[in-house]
Amino acid sequence: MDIIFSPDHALHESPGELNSGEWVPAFEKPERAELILARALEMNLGKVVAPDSFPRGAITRIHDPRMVDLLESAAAEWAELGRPGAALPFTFFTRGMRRDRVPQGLEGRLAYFCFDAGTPVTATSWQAIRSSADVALTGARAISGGASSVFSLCRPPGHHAGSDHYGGYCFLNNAAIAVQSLLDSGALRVAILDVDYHHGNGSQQIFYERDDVLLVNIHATPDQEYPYLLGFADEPGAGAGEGFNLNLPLPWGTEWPDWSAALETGCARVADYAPDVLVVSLGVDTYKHDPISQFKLDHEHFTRMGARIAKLGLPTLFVMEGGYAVAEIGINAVNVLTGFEGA
Ligand code: OKP
Ligand code: ZN
Repeated sequence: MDIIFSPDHALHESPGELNSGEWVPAFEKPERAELILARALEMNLGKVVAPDSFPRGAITRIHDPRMVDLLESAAAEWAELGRPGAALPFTFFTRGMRRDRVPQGLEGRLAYFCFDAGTPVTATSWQAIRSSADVALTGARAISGGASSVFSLCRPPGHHAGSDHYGGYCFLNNAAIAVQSLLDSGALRVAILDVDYHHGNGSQQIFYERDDVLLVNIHATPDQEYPYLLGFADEPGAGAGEGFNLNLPLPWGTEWPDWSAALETGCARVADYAPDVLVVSLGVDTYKHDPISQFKLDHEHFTRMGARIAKLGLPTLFVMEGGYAVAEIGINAVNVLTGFEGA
């Protein structure tokens, strides 16, 4: 399968992050994408294709234009205020606060649109953020044009970004933007299977009231794990979307037997929905040695994951999300793809 990739991803590099109360090197780093690409080439997965540039309108089909504006200008505004480093909020929403007006100042807009302290906007981040969305959109265009499978090697990732909030290393929801473009190009129903260790809260919020997108999420239970405040089993969708959101939360320590049972449940739901296209939010932070995660999958399980997904027999767009065991990220991510192709 073709690999959509842009070297522009490297323009986003977090200066570091808070982890367990300490300032540490960022887990989400450029090396991740480079090592996945190197492994894909080593395994002859396919040819590397540069992304096309898509109009901003493809992004604002999903995201509030005010948030997109903020992502584009935050770093320059931050510098103008004489602040060092990257643009980061200091405060966040909680119960009882105003949601109906966006504050004027930069700090206020960051507080309004950003939901965590781990998602800094640096001077060159925007170009990487935009190119990551272009990588997803280019993959979607190939699928609409008849390709049976494509790998959009997105970085930064996207599944924590909602229509009007960003966080969790994610700025724009690349998978959701791709899904919308597939629908706009003629697909009637699209399913998202999110296998990242963390719940894809952004994707859930975006599609929660829609029945043209089924979202299946397999992830660590929010009782124990980030993003904590969404992703429980009792979130079936609402309104027209009721029955089109399936959360399959699992406890810390989950190993392949329980994880693959959830995959079976999720795949059965996808098959029942009979979508025109499947989009896989591909995180490999379920790996047993991931530094910020608590599941126990091993290399071979990623191959089996890909083979099970292939059995659905659907045109499939893989969109890269998380995975932080950097030395082995290439093996794990590409195992899913070769498992898919070998099935
Ligand atoms: C993004 B994706 C470490 C705590 C974790 C955010 C995790 C975001 C994961 N400082 N913070 O779903 O892989
Ligand atoms: Zn994750």
